[in-house]
Amino acid sequence: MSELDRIAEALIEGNAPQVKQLTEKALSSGVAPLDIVNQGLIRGMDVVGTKFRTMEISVPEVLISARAMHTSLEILKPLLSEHGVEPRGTFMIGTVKGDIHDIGKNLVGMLMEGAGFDVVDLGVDVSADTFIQKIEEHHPDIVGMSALLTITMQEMGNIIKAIQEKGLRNQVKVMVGGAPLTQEFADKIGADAYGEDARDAVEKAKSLLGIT
Ligand code: B1M
Repeated sequence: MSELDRIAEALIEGNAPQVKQLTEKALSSGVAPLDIVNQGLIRGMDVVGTKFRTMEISVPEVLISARAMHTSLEILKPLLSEHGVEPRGTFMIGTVKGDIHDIGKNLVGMLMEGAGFDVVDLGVDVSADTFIQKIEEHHPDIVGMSALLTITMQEMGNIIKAIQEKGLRNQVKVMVGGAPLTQEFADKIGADAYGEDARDAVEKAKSLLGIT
């Protein structure tokens, strides 16, 4: 079993101390931080998701695994940064109203920070009114929205409409992402970009702002 397999396994078991220890061990043996995220943590979380769907496990167990993921992300966060990068713009992100999933959102925020963006994190369950108020306050270059539920992804279209009605749409680029989304859905609701995963989100953000 590889080190990354062990991290995924410990995450599935919800063993936070072991996830932490294995993360530190993998780093000291030269495994890249982003490989730990993609091939250890996200792979483990996918298995947790499948077990949750098939009712093999329930909400508390999912939360325990989510917490274990956070202990590893805390260690990885500073390492995912490209040191000395000039601020590339402001990226605002929130999970839309009705939705409290924040692991993917946090990961996107972390990689954006790592790529040199100033990140304004609005948290979870964010209403259209709050998005608008915060756009007026922070003047971000890009507004990012995350949704993990097929019901709440519909809220993204409403938020874009509200931004339009406030006359702010030409001041910000809008990016959307989250497991149930597709490029087709992003096009349908009038988003400027769809981020398939956190790394893709960073690439799309750079390209929206003409950064190479
Ligand atoms: Co929930 N949940 N959950 N859950 N949960 C899902 C999403 C689900 C698919 C599980 C399942 O049935 N298999 C299902 C949704 C079904 C659907 O609508 N299609 C589901 C459900 C139904 C629910 C509840 C309704 C359950 C209930 O109470 N009966 C409830 C809803 C609560 C609410 O939000 N109102 C609920 C609750 C919870 C917990 C609280 C227990 C917990 C959340 C803890 C937390 O986030 N702090 C939880 C979790 C952990 C999951 C699963 C297991 C894992 C999600 C996750 O963190 N993935 C999930 C199953 C799954 O997805 N495998 C599930 C890891 C994360 C790194 O990936 O978030 O996809 P993800 O982010 C990726 C990309 O999507 C992308 O980049 C990220 C990194 O690569 N991305 C962006 C995300 N946002 C982006 C934004 C961008 C760009 C890219 O630009 C702005």
